[in-house]
Amino acid sequence: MTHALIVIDVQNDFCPGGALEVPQGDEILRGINALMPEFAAVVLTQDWHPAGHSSFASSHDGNAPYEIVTMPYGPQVLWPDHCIQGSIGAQFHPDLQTDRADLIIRKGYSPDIDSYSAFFENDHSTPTGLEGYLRTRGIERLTMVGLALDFCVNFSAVDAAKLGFNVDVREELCRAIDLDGSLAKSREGMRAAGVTLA
Ligand code: VGL
Ligand code: ZN
Repeated sequence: MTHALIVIDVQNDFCPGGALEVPQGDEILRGINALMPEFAAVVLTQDWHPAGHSSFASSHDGNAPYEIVTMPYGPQVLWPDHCIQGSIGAQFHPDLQTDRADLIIRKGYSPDIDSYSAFFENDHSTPTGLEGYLRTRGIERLTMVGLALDFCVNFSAVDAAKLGFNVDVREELCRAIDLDGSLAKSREGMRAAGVTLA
């Protein structure tokens, strides 16, 4: 079974000092780099928002970061401005080994909808194209690592499992935001979807 490593959003803005820092987000870099040679394919994802994106609190009058609003596609956490297309914050952490990547897939580029998952936007139906890429390469098994465990890793892993991929998440190579119990909830959701937490 062809096995791919999917590295989720290891970008400056999600690391210490970034606009939406995930505590200890930079501690996973060496371990992720070390894992890459073990896989037949390596895919990196990159959160990639236009300025003024609808997931930014600054785009909503009277809302602060981390508040939840209702969007046409469902509830949406509002974030500080982060991973703006072309910015330093959107670049991969300089210590991430990017040369081994076969594919870099960007997400969150549609102005009116967020995309936590590497497979679908937050409406759970608009595809990014990653499923087709993996299937046409004969990849059936995925190991996921990166940031943040309770948001983009979680949504990507659950979607992948629902699509029929065999998915494991290496938790020691992830770090979480943990907003109001989101970490515990994401672990439950991943397990329920058939994701292996290793
Ligand atoms: C993420 C919040 C907003 C993530 C991306 O990579 O987990 N979280 N955008
Ligand atoms: Zn984002």
